[in-house]
Amino acid sequence: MAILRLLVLFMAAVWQAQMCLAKTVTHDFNVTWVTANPDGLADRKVVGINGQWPLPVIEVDKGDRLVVNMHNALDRSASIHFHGMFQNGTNGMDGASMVTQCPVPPGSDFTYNFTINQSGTYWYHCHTDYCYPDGYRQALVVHDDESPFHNDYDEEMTITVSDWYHEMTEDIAPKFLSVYNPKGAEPIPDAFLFNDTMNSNLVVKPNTTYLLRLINIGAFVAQYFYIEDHTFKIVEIDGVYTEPAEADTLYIAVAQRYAILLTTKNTTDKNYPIVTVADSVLLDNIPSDLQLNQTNWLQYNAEADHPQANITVDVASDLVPFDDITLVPTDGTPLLPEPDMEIQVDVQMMNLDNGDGYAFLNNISYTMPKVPSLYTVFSAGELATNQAVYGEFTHPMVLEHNQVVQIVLNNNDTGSHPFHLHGHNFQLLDRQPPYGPNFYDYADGDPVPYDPNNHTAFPATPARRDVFVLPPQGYFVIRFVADNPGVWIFHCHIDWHLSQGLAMILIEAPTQIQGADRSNTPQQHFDVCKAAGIPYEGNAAANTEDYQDLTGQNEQVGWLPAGFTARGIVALVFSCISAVLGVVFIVIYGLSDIKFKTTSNIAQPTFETTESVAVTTTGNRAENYRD
Ligand SMILES: *[C@@H]1O[C@H](CO)[C@@H](O)[C@H](O)[C@H]1NC(C)=O
Ligand SMILES: *[C@@H]1O[C@H](CO)[C@@H](O)[C@H](O)[C@H]1NC(C)=O
Ligand SMILES: *[C@@H]1O[C@H](CO)[C@@H](O)[C@H](O)[C@H]1NC(C)=O
Ligand SMILES: *[C@@H]1O[C@H](CO)[C@@H](O)[C@H](O)[C@H]1NC(C)=O
Ligand SMILES: *[C@@H]1O[C@H](CO)[C@@H](O)[C@H](O)[C@H]1NC(C)=O
Ligand SMILES: *[C@@H]1O[C@H](CO)[C@@H](O)[C@H](O)[C@H]1NC(C)=O
Ligand SMILES: *[C@@H]1O[C@H](CO)[C@@H](O)[C@H](O)[C@H]1NC(C)=O
Ligand SMILES: *[C@@H]1O[C@H](CO)[C@@H](O)[C@H](O)[C@H]1NC(C)=O
Ligand SMILES: *[C@@H]1O[C@H](CO)[C@@H](O)[C@H](O)[C@H]1NC(C)=O
Ligand SMILES: *[C@@H]1O[C@H](CO)[C@@H](O)[C@H](O)[C@H]1NC(C)=O
Ligand SMILES: *[C@@H]1O[C@H](CO)[C@@H](O)[C@H](O)[C@H]1NC(C)=O
Ligand SMILES: *[C@@H]1O[C@H](CO)[C@@H](O)[C@H](O)[C@H]1NC(C)=O
Ligand SMILES: [Cu+2]
Repeated sequence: MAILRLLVLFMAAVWQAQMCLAKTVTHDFNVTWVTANPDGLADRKVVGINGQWPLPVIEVDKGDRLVVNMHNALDRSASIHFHGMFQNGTNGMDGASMVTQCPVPPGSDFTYNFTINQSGTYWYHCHTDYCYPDGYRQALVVHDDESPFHNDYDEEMTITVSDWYHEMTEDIAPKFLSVYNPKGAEPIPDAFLFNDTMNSNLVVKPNTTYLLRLINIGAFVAQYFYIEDHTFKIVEIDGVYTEPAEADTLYIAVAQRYAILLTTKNTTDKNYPIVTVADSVLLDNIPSDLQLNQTNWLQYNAEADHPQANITVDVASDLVPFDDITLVPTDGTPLLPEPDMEIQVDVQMMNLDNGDGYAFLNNISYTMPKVPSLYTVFSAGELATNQAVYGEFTHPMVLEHNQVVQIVLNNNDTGSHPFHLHGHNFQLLDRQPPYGPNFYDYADGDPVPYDPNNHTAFPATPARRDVFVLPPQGYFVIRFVADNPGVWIFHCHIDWHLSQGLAMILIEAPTQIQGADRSNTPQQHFDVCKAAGIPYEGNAAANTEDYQDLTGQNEQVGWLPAGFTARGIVALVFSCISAVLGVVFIVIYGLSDIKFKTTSNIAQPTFETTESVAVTTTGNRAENYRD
């Protein structure tokens, strides 16, 4: 009896210990518009949470359950993606609108609820249309007492960097996706923020080691990062611990994260510029008043000078960032075996029949289905394994459980693209050209596709991360195991490119999704669809009778008649503008008051002008998409 009592007590203690270890962290997010002015240049409306912006940093410990009760008090739909979270068994909590849930309409509530079996540096952001550039993004940190470098630092800090627009995305978007922007020139940011502010100080103590988490929560522009006269050690990328690697400069593409160990100097007589430099190669034009580089300070001494950075380098050629492909995960996971399944897709930017610039993976520009793809899995029964039910224009690929999957991504575009896969991190096998002085080597001339018979040796213990940069006209090769049933979107994380269709979906182990993921999807998720007027059963065309009949599915815009190019459209548009206005201008993007009417023949467009149009000039718009 005594033994039994002891056993019961012991079990209770274990249970209690577990409860203590794995707690539930609950956030109530009342999402409303607030006003902010982080760059000191313009007040603007931003997405606030509980009346605040910058948004709250979410902090949890490994093993915790995170519950976020979102109330959408905006005048537009929203959702939250917890970037980098595997959502293993909780695919319905991934937050990608029309992939794993319905966009949450104004006035509705949605509870995200999942456990976190990962650690490191993440972030959360809205994943509905273009909602995160309006400020709906922030860091998510998963602390871990058992990290390999836990005893190697004294304090930790989290810093975000991002691009910043003064206009609302709802005003930017129609000008971006427009016949007047046939080359798809991305909107140029107005500023670059450092932890949602500028000219700030990171107050440090001497002779102290900091774990500094860096996250690019921007919508478009990658940033270089360095600290004058300091080096540091990279110990984590995108939630994957790495063998410490000494570095002085990082290139942080949107959505990427680095955690670094920074040991401060023993002296406190000086403050040092922390320099962030926007990658201007991504920008089609650089307005003269756009400040590309920023100085913030590692402040050892509030009384001492705060010198501006002395930037004497040419960014594209002289700033040589650490090449992430050379990092080695501390868990030692070896190169995965030869793939069971290979997905080879080419990135391309082209125009469709309405004259707008679109983005394609193998000729498909991702177009939202009528039913969120996860809900098609739930309702399709045995047909869920049939790729066709997800529609042609979601670009679906069905993966079998535990297959080794290889993605070969070739870039037929002259811009670079940071690609992200939901639900996984992946091994980085190859990328050409590599980061460094040769990164733009393929940008001129013909694209160089991956050649399986002639490639560099794959690393024995490849780096893993969840966002990897595809070089201009080059390629990358990645591998992962399909051990996470779910519908996962693979997309360029430049939000403008996602809106142009640079995405596809992987339906991983659909039969398994119908188990745990279905039962972890509460009724509230379907209620949100009802409130939004979006069907939540049926194939991509919302057909619940015949899943193989895709009649009525959403389709991408039709192809341009053969022979039309972006250049042709530019010429056409400009000659028409000059006819109408009697003046010739060059366009950045946006002639919002002109309507371009295409009837059956694109060669004879008509224009309606409602008022005279002010048109601005760009610097040098290349013949190709610069991206
Ligand atoms: C959300 O915030 C708005 C504005 O402060 C307030 O009117 C509303 O009552 C709040 N809603 C909830 C559910 O807290
Ligand atoms: C979160 O999910 C767990 C497991 O399904 C459930 O027990 C709990 O009630 C949920 N919490 C909320 C706030 O929905
Ligand atoms: C939790 O993560 C570990 C490895 O980090 C993995 O082995 C395990 O399967 C995961 N469990 C779940 C439920 O995701
Ligand atoms: C960065 O901003 C967040 C949110 O405002 C804040 O919690 C955090 O402390 C800031 N980081 C530093 C190093 O000041
Ligand atoms: C720096 O700190 C280490 C221990 O953290 C100590 O041994 C050393 O004396 C310190 N050096 C200076 C110059 O303060
Ligand atoms: C600080 O001083 C310690 C010895 O006191 C030395 O080991 C360390 O390298 C010094 N750190 C720096 C950054 O100079
Ligand atoms: C840094 O910014 C200043 C001011 O905008 C500019 O003059 C300088 O060329 C910039 N340097 C680099 C490397 O971009
Ligand atoms: C800036 O850097 C250059 C090259 O490193 C150097 O020659 C120059 O003296 C520096 N200027 C200042 C003000 O530190
Ligand atoms: C990409 O370019 C290669 C030639 O470099 C070509 O073979 C391939 O068809 C192109 N891809 C697409 C989708 O057009
Ligand atoms: C893409 O579509 C174009 C036009 O229909 C066609 O000429 C080309 O072969 C297609 N390329 C691929 C890779 O499917
Ligand atoms: C293999 O690739 C290298 C590097 O791109 C190239 O220089 C070489 O010509 C290729 N060899 C063959 C046989 O294609
Ligand atoms: C998901 O959980 C299963 C166990 O339930 C595990 O085998 C698998 O490795 C996990 N996948 C990921 C990506 O964590
Ligand atoms: Cu892109």
